[in-house]
Amino acid sequence: MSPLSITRALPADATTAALRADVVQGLTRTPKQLPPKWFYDARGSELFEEITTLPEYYPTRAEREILRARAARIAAATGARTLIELGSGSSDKTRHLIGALPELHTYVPVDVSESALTAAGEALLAEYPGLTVHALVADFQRGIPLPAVPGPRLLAFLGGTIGNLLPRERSVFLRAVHDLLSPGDALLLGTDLVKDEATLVAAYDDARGVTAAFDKNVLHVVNRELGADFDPADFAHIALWDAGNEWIEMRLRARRDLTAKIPGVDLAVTFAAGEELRTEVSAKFRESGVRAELAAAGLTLAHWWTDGKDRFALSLAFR
Ligand code: AVJ
Repeated sequence: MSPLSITRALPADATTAALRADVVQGLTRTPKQLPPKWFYDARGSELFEEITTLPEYYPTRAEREILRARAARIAAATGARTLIELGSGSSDKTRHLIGALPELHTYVPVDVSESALTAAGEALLAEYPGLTVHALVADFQRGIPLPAVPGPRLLAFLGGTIGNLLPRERSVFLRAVHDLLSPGDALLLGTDLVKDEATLVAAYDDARGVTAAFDKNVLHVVNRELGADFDPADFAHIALWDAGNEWIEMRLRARRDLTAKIPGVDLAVTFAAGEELRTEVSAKFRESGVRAELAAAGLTLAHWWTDGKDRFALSLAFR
């Protein structure tokens, strides 16, 4: 068996069909919205990697600090022989885990981007030649066709990406995680934490404007994939803290009355000056809320670890 195998669980045209559906549904409703997954074409992924290095954007550094401090404890508590990572991206976060899991036999990175998976899988095999890598090209919200892998299994969903899901989507997702795991398997979940508004808003509206470019990139994606004629200069990047829902929202606010043609879905979309398109929700969490959401999905929170400044948390929960 080749040490690196790839399973394509997404039909080739899945992405374009899904984008078309999201654009029709999201841009013909009020208020307008698009799912954040469309940020991540090659340019969007590069912009996000740059965001993780920004002084204002603390989550990546905070999570890395916890992973470094707790990887051995995670290994001892789980004895994981398989590590499944959702939204693996460049898998750099994973190295702290893989290096600390002495029993590890198999790594299953799951991502919608085959190129990211191939690059990450080959790089990891170079570092850990004894590892077996099953890469899965899949959208974790549409189900994960897990191959037969040795247990106990540890499923990692890091970076705070669960915050992109709305509460109802989170309960569906966590229940699906429960159903995917067997008794004795574990979930390692990264969550950004509720904190002061100024710190949160700055993390999503940095002084250099990298997040603004990341936010506007969704317009470039719709222009390229669906032949639309959005002018990103017509929109202002907005980041706001919704204290009631305890989430950050990113929005693109139209600077003037405008109409965008989207021939790929036979649409012309009008924006009134000041009208906003919501492009992302990034929920922030409290320990009690995470414990309750996990319990509602049949998962028991065993460890809650935060960084030294209590900005971010890693939860280890068992099925
Ligand atoms: C990759 C989804 C965790 O929500 O903080 C970063 C994406 N958006 N800056 C986040 C993001 C704006 C990030 N996640």
